[in-house]
Amino acid sequence: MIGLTRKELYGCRFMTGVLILLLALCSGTSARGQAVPTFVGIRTFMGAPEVTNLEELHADFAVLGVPFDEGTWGWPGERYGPRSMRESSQEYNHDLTEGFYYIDGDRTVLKGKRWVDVGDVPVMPTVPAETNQKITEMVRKIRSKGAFPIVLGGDHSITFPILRAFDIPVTVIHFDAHLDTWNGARGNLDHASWVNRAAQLPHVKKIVQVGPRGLANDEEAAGNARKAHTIIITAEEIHRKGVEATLAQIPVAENIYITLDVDVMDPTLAPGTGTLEPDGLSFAEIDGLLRGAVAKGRLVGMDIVEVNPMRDASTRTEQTAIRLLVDTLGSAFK
Ligand SMILES: [Mn+2]
Repeated sequence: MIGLTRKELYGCRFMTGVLILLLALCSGTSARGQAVPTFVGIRTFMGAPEVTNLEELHADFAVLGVPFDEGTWGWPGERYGPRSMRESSQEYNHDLTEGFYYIDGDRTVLKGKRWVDVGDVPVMPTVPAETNQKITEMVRKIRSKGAFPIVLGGDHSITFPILRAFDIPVTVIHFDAHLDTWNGARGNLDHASWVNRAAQLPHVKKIVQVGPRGLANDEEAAGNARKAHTIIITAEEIHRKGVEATLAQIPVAENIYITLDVDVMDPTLAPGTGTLEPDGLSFAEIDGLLRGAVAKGRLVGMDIVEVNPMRDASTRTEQTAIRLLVDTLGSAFK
């Protein structure tokens, strides 16, 4: 402080005081479930900052919407999935770098993680190949910037162009009531056949299919899954054996990609989807399986698909899906 006048010295002390106060305020913040009313503001996922230019992407998690449902053989409406999940996610709108607090265990996860919402893939209606190309390009770009892609669908056909964007060996853990190894579309990519194509990608090393059940799968689909050497764990098996025994059947892998079709859950829990099948997983089952699955390797990407807001005015499908996402990421990245 040599050479400073008394006035300058006070000025320095004052600025230091302000700085300390600011630091105290920052460090004093704690994880919150919600910081603003749900009915105000422009919608991004959980209020994450929006990044429109992927060249300027600096984040841990990048949320990408794919409002696309031209791959469905059932009810349309999955194109509204990303928009509706953004809307429902306002329940957890807060400064996401503060993390998420759980009353159970008095713990906070994902503290310091930077989330961004990169908006939606440009969709070209009636030209699905073009939309699919954009999906691959955007996921590839997100990964090249070191961010973890969280993709909100959209029907399940979008998982193929997402996986195509990866250049590392991955094990795909596929939660679904359906095997999605059907051949009905005769060569087209659709939401019931994408696994056939994913299995042919050289970097897809293994596919684990969790939750197929009931009358939702035919012999042809089962035969195709066997040909692709997928590991199949049915919902009925999960009900009988429980979560821990099921997790023991999932092999350890270097990199894990999770695709969550919300129809893996029981229709009472997730009615907002195109193809309902009774006797699905309970919340405790799917939550326990997701949180346990990420202990099998490094999670490198995740999608949530087949959310159809047109079939669920209650929005509980979206709310449940968002909770599962946070639980999964919290277990994978602490
Ligand atoms: Mn599916």
